[in-house]
Amino acid sequence: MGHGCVFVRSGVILRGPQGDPMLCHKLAAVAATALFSAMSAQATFIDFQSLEHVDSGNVSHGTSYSEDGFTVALVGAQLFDLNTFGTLEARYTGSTAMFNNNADGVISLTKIGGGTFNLFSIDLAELDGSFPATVTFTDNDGDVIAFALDGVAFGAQTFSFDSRFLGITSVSWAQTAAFHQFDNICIDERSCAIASVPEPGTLALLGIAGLAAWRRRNVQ
Ligand SMILES: [Ca+2]
Ligand SMILES: [Ca+2]
Ligand SMILES: [Ca+2]
Repeated sequence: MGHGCVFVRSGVILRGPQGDPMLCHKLAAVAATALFSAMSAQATFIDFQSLEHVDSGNVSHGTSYSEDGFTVALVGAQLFDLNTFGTLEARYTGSTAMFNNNADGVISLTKIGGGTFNLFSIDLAELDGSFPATVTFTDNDGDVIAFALDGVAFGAQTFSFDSRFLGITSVSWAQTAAFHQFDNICIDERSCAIASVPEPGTLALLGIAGLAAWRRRNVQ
């Protein structure tokens, strides 16, 4: 690469100065290290993508679903199951999301085998139409937080939990009207969204940070 270089690593683009292949090599290493640091932080991102079905149906997945060491489950006996809409269903959010198919049914999120975890965010979307659901989450020590959807069907919004939801052992919430779908549960590391769904803005910053770190080391 005699005319400078461009590295693309999962959305990170670093440009080295003209005709400096060694610098390019170092920049690539910096980018890889930065990405590795972000991804190795034990982030958990429950995105339900393993359940995706390309149809216009509404599929049942039983009373519990496990992904990445965590379980989402119905609490107590409920008539219907946890469901997902197919990608061609009118209420599909654009990404496979789950919902409790029981009015007023309660759902819990726990770690398989028990133990504490940090709950950072969840995506919520309308279920039946443009009805602005409010979803209230309660953790194991009684902390409560309510998230109000914008009522614009069926676009998902990301809602962030506060510090009271760090070090919890469970969280539960009910499928009260207006109903909702949930997706992208971000656990243990705020950076988990980066590991699973690259966000161009965030990754660009990561690249800039890596470049700055490289420059600091080489100025000395
Ligand atoms: Ca999803
Ligand atoms: Ca919405
Ligand atoms: Ca708490």
